[in-house]
Amino acid sequence: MLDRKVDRIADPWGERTPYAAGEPWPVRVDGYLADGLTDDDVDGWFQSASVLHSNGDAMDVAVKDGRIVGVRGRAVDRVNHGRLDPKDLYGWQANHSRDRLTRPLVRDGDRLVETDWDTAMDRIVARSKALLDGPGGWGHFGFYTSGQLFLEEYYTLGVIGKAGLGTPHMDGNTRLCTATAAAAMKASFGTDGQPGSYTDVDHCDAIALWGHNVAETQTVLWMRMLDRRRGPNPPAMLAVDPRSTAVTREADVHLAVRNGTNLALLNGLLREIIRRGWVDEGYVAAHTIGFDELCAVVDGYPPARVADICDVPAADVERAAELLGTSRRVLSTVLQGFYQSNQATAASCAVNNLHLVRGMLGRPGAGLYQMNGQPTAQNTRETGADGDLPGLRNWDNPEHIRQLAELWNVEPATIPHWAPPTHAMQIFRYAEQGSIKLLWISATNPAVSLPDLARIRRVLRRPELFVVVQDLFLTETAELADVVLPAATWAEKTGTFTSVDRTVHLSEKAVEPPGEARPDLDIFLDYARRMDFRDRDGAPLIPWKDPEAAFEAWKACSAGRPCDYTGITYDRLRGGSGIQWPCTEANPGGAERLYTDGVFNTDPDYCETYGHDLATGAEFTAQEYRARQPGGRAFLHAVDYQPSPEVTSDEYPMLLTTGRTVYQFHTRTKTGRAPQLDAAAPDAWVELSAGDADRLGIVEGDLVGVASPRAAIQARARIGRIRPGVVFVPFHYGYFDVALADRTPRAANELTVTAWDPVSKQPIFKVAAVAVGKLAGAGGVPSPAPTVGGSAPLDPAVPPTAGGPAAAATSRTGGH
Ligand SMILES: Nc1nc2c(c(=O)[nH]1)N[C@H]1C(S)=C(S)[C@@H](COP(=O)(O)OP(=O)(O)OC[C@H]3O[C@@H](n4cnc5c(=O)[nH]c(N)nc54)[C@H](O)[C@@H]3O)O[C@H]1N2
Ligand SMILES: Nc1nc2c(c(=O)[nH]1)N[C@H]1C(S)=C(S)[C@@H](COP(=O)(O)OP(=O)(O)OC[C@H]3O[C@@H](n4cnc5c(=O)[nH]c(N)nc54)[C@H](O)[C@@H]3O)O[C@H]1N2
Ligand SMILES: [Mo]
Repeated sequence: MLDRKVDRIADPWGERTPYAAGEPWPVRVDGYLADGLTDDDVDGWFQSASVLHSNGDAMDVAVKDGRIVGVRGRAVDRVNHGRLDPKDLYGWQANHSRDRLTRPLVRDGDRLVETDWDTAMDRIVARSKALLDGPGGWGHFGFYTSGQLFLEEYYTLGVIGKAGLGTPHMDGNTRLCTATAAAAMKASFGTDGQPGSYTDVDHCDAIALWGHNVAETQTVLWMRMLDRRRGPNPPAMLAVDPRSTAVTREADVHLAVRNGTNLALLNGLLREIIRRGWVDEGYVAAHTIGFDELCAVVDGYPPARVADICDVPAADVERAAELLGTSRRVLSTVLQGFYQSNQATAASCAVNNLHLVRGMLGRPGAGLYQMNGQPTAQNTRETGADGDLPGLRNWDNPEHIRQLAELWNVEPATIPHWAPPTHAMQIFRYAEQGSIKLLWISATNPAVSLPDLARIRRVLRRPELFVVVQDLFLTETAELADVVLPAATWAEKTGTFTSVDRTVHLSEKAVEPPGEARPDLDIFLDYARRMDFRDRDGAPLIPWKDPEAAFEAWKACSAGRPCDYTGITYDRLRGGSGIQWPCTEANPGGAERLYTDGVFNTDPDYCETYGHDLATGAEFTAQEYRARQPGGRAFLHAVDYQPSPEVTSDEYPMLLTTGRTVYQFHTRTKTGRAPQLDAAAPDAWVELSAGDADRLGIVEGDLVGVASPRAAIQARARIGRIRPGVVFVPFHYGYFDVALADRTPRAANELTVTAWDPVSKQPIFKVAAVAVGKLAGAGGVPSPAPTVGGSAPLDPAVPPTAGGPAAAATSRTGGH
């Protein structure tokens, strides 16, 4: 066994443990304990998994004197084999931040004042009852939740909304995150549910990363990919991203497409694969429908046309097609470069097409991850706390509604199902127009994360709108609320959640929450009790009182559906590895891969949607769907490329794209309060290519203004290797910051456009038109952008990002 000290700020990925195809990924146990403590100082370890991305990295939380003092990866877990990401190593410190909310707050004029729970809940319940009993009833309620609560919490919230109040206006921030993953899997395979398994990395001979900066956003998954790349018979790698990132620099083929053109590229790649005879004809004939239509559409995308639309060399398009067409086991991962870009669902379905025509599904190495982003986004979708129904049921299928009505013992008519559930962008529209009068926001910070922030602030400030915010901190959003509820969080409450590859983990309560903060589950249950929601027989609608009982109730809801949890118990999740769904008593080990037999969930009685026209978003009826007789075959979707809703002009000549850095999570409420992470990327920046910077007279560190048709922001320039004509701004930085009294606009979302994909309704955060200009000189000081990852500077004189002794983490290899 070898113990090393590693500065995981300077080196987010740690040392390599190379391995060959088909071998198990070696164990490496990462850990970090504060204040020079050692394992001997720890009073107890509590099992959990990461909540700062969707990878599901399993860890134990170290507790001493009732406080968290560190974390350690779990070697036995199938997901991470002991490894942890920098955010997970250092991010837990936010739990003990002195500015945690410890008491409820209620609005008193233009101030928020502390109060007790009864007063705060009474205000919400009084408003709820008045609205529910008045004209318009349930139509006035909107719920905007998260991808960061636990399964039990979402399921409870879902039942409150659907069977208690009967409102269709409930969605998660998963709409901004992985709505397209769900939409693309439903459209191609019939239901949500990742076909692949992380072990596909161990077997593949090519990896294609579609708009996914996995090195910074699923750091441990990237370690696995890198370890294969450094071992014998490494997989080939293709990356599609307009920026230069650690991923694109590692890739054998990098297509730095113009943002907003993914579908043209995919159509071109599919055309090459079909023309050059790389199609698995047997698989296509047996397991898909729509091949002829697909051929007809993609035929219009020869390499020269793709090169023109995407602005990449035609020869590189051909090289990419060859890499995909000649590998025997291709693994694809798709994320925000597709989901938040133009034609999101159609482009993501085109990746599904690629796997279908090559027969690259359901066997080791031939994997597909329509990725998640947030740790528990999968559960928001499964439990119906977003715009879906619980158990991946179809809102338009009366039998599915009947099943839920039976389960909850309510009238089917109570459960909203006359139209699809309302998506988040529409919920905010209704709040803006005044039909939604109570908006309950849990575990999300829309005043930083939604597009066009001036508008969002305007909506949340409307005096007619009663806003409830349930959070750990007084965020930009909480500041605008009428009632603020202090929540307990990860490690202060118990619950389960599910990672990208369907692995379910249990997260145990390790410490007490601060002050009067309460678990979100308790808050929702308290609301249900005070509202006195009843079933058909007059019994309480929600009989469960704790997480484990909520989990058991959810299991009954999941039975017989693709996400079947009936074989999982809290006890089975303790001690060993997480377990993949579907997991039944007959199959207690869970399922490594879906669709191993080529039979998809497209049966009309089983599927989650009757589908859409992917170009327009128009919905198909049950009749139209049945007429296609899918019979367990997957759908190949063929859609023509269309330009983004906002394109460049003389006034706004550059394309904006936005995204992440490895050190920060979202709006930084946690990572901004962890000293090592905060210091590594303390403020916003603007990434520019050298050519654009020269033309605009900008050098590294200059203060620049970025203006879109909506607003303008200021930040320091990082001159890097991004595609010319494109600027990148990280979306992490709101105007409210623990250490920042200055409220000069710096949030990327001041700039972004209110526009969304017609099918998934996911906002387009990755394409907007902007103008960039210099405001002030740098005086030789570089921008605050990290030198690691996508923001690496061209100028070698910029001092490298490092964490120093405060970031000394441990890394143990060679053990078992
Ligand atoms: N460190 C860190 N990790 C995280 C998170 C975090 O905030 N910080 N958040 C988690 C969550 S919720 C999510 S959703 C994931 C997101 O994970 P990713 O999707 O990997 O992250 P992003 O940086 O949003 O976008 C990825 C890449 O898309 C590229 N891109 C932009 N426009 C286009 C385009 O039109 N086409 C293509 N092909 N690419 C484009 C960007 O240049 C960027 O490098 O990360 C998760 N992990
Ligand atoms: N321009 C641009 N905008 C984007 C994106 C982009 O790439 N570009 N990405 C989008 C994506 S993918 C995402 S996922 C969203 C993320 O956007 P948000 O969801 O707004 O981001 P977070 O900062 O994670 O907000 C989560 C909030 O929940 C609180 N919280 C954490 N744990 C708990 C808990 O246990 N209980 C309660 N009650 N509260 C808790 C945190 O303090 C925080 O305020 O942003 C989206 N916005
Ligand atoms: Mo996300």
